[in-house]
Amino acid sequence: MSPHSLRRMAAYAAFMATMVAAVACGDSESTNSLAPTAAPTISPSQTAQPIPTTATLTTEPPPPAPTAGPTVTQPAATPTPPSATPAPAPTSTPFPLPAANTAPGPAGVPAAVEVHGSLFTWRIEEVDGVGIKPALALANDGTPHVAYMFENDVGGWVKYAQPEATSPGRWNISTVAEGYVYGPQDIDLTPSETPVIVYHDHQDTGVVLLELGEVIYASQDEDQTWRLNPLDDPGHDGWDSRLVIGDDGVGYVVAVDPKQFFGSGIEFYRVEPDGSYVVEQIGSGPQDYKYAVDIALDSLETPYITYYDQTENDLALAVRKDVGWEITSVDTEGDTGLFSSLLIDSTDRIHISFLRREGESSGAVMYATRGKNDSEWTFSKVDDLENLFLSGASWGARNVTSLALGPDGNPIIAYGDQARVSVAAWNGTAWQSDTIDTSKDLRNQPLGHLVSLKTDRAGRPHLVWWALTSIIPTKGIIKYAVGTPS
Ligand SMILES: [Ca+2]
Ligand SMILES: [Ca+2]
Repeated sequence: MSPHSLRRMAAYAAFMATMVAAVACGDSESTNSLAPTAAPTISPSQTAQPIPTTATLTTEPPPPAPTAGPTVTQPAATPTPPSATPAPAPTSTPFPLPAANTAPGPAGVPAAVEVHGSLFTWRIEEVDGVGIKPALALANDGTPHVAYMFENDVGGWVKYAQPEATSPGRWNISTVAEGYVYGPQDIDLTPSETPVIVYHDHQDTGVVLLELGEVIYASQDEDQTWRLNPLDDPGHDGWDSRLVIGDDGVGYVVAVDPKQFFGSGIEFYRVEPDGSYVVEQIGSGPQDYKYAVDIALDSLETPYITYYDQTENDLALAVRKDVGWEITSVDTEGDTGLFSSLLIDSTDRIHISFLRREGESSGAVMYATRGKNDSEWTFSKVDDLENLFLSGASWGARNVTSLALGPDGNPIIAYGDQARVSVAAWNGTAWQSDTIDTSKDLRNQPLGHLVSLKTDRAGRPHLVWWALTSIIPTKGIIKYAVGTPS
C-alpha cells in the first residue's frame, strides 16, 4: 500500500471516529435536564471588578475544488494517528428532523417572534430552515449579512442571506459554493460593503485527503458572482477560520491546520484585495480544531489573535511584531481560554470573551480586558453554562461566546449551550442578561453551540445562532435576532 493510501485511510479513520464519538456522546448528553432560564438578571460574580468605561465603539469559506488541482506536499513528519479506533459508521440519527421546522407558514410568510427581556426587546426571525454554524456581519446601516453552511461529503454548500428590504421576515438566500465544506466559518464586509466569507473546504467528496484542504476566501464581484480563492498552503488547512477586513480592504484570516490532520497549528493569512496572499505560522504548536481562534486589528492594523493553548490549557494572545509573532498568556486559571472572541476598540483597549471549563459539561463565560498602557488584565465572570456539549462532535460546542461593544463602549457578550442562548451587557458595575432562546427539547432540538454577535452603529445587538435538528447529516435551523433597548 502506498504512503498516499495510508494517509488517506488514517485521515478517514480519524474522521469517522470523530463522527462516531459524536453520536455516542450525543445519547448521554442529551439526557441532561433543561437548565432554569427564568431569571433574566444575573448577579455580579464575586470576582467581578469594575471595568473601565472610557472605551469608544469600534467594530470587528465553499465548495470544491480548484480547477487545476495544486498538489500540496505533505510534511515529512511521521503521522501519529489521533487516539481513535475506527468503528462502524452509525446508521441512524437520534435527532429526527421535526417536519414543522422545514415547512413555511401557510402564506409563506415566516413569523417573527418578540421576546421582551430586561435589557432589550428582541425580534427573532428564522433565516433558513436548513443550515448550521452561521456567522454574521453588519453593514453601516445595520443590515445583517449571514453566512451558513451544510457540511456533507455529498451535497454540502455555503449560503449567504440578507433580509428582503421590502418584506420583513423574508430573507434573500443565495448559494456561495458547493462541496465538502466545514465550519465554523466567518463573514465580514469590505470597505465598499461587499461580503467576504471564509471557510474550510476538504476539496474532495467522500474521502478526506491530507494532500488537499484549504481555507477558501470567497468574495463577491461587482456583478455579485462569488469568486472562490483557495489559499493554498501545506497541510489540511482552514479549520475554525475567522476573518476581519481592514480599512484598506486587506483581509486578515486566522485558521487552524489541525492536529487531527497532523497539521502544525494556527496559521495567519493576509489577503490583498487582488487576491494575492501570504501565510504565516504563528508558533502555537499543534492545535486541534474545535476550540476557536479569533483575530482583530488595532488602530495601526496590527493583527492580534486569541486561541486556546492546548499545551498549557490557557487563553493565549499572539501579536504580530516586525518579525514574527509574540505570544503571551492572558488567563491561566484552570482549564481556560476556550471559544474566545476578540475585539480591539479605537483606544486600543483589548476585549476578550472566552470560556473557563469547570466540568464535563459546564463552564464560566468570562470577560478579560486590558487598556493600551495597562500591564495587567482585568477579569470578570459573565455567567455559567451548565449544558455544554464539549465532545469532539462536529455539532458540539464551538464558538459559544461572541463579543461586541455597545454604544457606550461597554462589552456585550452572546453565549449559549444546548439549553439556551443569552446576551449579557456590562452596565458599568454588573452584568445583566436576557435569555432570548431556549431549547424546546434538549433531546430532540438542542441549540447548536455557536453564536455570532455584532453591534450596529446605534449600538443595537444583532446575533445569529442555530438549533440542531439532525445529527447525520448534521442539520439545523438558522436563527437571527436584533435587540432594541427595552
Ligand atoms: Ca498549513
Ligand atoms: Ca492545504
